[in-house]
Amino acid sequence: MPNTDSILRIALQKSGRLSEDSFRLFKECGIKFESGTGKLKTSSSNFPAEFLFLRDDDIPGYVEDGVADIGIVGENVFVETNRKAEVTYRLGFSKCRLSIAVPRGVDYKGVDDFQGKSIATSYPRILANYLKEQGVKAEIHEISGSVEIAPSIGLAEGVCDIVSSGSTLLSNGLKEVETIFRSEAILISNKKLAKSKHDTLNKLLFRIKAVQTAQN
Ligand code: PRT
Ligand code: ZN
Repeated sequence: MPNTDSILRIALQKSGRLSEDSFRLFKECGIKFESGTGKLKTSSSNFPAEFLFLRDDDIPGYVEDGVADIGIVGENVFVETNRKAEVTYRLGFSKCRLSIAVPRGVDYKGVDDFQGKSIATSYPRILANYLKEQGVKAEIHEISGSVEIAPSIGLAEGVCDIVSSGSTLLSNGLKEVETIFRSEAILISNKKLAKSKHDTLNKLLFRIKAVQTAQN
């Protein structure tokens, strides 16, 4: 039995775009655990780790509070939630960008076009920072999903959402005009990890790096 002080509590997205690659990463590192059983918490049978399966939006807060020691989350969510944690490792998967888009027919000249207009987004913090940097005063309309529909229902002149292939924008009659943030999956850790847990984290990082080196 491992010393319980060294057991690393790892928060992963329960199901979604980060889950498959996160689960695969541990598998490739030779760390066994059961997933997909509906359980929200499980232990590894061969590594001092416990896994919590959560909504991605909750992961930064759990890591900040120390309920989880580390977590895997999209950088977009980490920055938007503004929780305090160390960015320990960039994992290179779930790459995407946060972009502003407008209806295809709009004659877009530049970000100044948004002065006095409104933009719908689920990322109000990142968007507000960007607009401030650009000196643009626009209204930010926060909505939690189906952001791409906003211009066609008259809710906003533009949208700011996650893009990967661009096909969602295209099928909603939108064109990407500004990329404001680039994201990938990151491993974050609690700022005050005990030494014993830090040692376990280092063992994990060693394996992750070895797996990634072997793949490149
Ligand atoms: O249920 P839970 O809250 O845990 O998950 P979620 O639905 O909030 O997140 P999820 O699983 O959709 O995404 C998790 C993370 O994956 C995001 O925070 C990003 O870091 C990353 N990621 C990578 C993406 C995409 N690619 C992506 N394409 N997140 C979302 N999308 C969506 C986007 O919002 C848009 O609706 O996919 C659509 C666009 O895709 P394309 O390919 O048509 O451009
Ligand atoms: Zn989410």
